[in-house]
Amino acid sequence: MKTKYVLITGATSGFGEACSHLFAKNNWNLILTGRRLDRLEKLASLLITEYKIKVEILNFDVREVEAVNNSIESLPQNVKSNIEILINNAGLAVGRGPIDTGIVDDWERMIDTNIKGLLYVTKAVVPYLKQNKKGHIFNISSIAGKEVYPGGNVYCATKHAVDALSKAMRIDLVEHSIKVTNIAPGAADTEFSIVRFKGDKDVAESVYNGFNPLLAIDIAETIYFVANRPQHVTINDLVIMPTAQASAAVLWKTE
Ligand code: NDP
Ligand code: 8X3
Repeated sequence: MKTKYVLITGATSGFGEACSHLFAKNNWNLILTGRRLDRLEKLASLLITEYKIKVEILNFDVREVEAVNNSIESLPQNVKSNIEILINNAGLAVGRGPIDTGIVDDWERMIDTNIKGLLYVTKAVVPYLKQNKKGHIFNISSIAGKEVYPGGNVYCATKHAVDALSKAMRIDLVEHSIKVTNIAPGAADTEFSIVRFKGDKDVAESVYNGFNPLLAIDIAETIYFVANRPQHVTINDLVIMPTAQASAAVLWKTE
């Protein structure tokens, strides 16, 4: 049984949930976070039963700095001091359209979650990685952090910020032997589009209709592979695309 923990933000769905299953299957203990407590409880119970690992649940909104700090601090000392991997995954797009018709509340939700939330969690966790003189941070950016596409403006800006923060963290943390990996996926079939289009399932499904997207497990397997390189090897940055997507705005659809 491993003593080390991986902390995954946004474990209630999509990439975060897939990472939870894969790390648990490989005997990692987990700290699972998200806003939907019912999902966290169900997932934790399933993984504890299936894999006999230890699981901590932290129910907070990454946009609330005090909740982030209090939640991380509330973990038992032996859990905090054994965090080896942080997966900064919680994030979202809200809306898609020209800048002049953008909704300010949508912009704020994206900026507060994707940039500020990632910063709050990182600041709360890094002291424990530093104590161990090693650790690994994964920041989930996007192809939207490498390119800009029509109607993607603010979401793309937040993911460009994540890309920049990955580079900056790598510089700041190199002396502590902490690895930082930026993960930039293309279109993946998760709850992402349902959230982006505010529950409109028809529009969300039309994103993937006639198109063969990435699945959450594809990203989880990539993260797991990167996390298991020898200590002297860091994979800094990965762009992972569906074969049917040539760039952010070029999706090959058969219908
Ligand atoms: P999902 O919507 O399936 O999952 C998003 C997760 O983020 C959920 O677990 C959600 O949990 C959590 N989350 C969202 N807002 C908050 C918040 N304020 N506080 C705490 N947790 C939050 O989408 P994905 O799995 O696709 O997305 C994961 C990451 O991958 C995001 O950063 C996204 O931008 C990025 N990404 C997605 C791509 C895609 O095509 N799917 C491609 C490239 C990058 P809860 O609601 O319970 O809080
Ligand atoms: C999600 C992928 O291309 O819809 O980050 O922005 S995309």
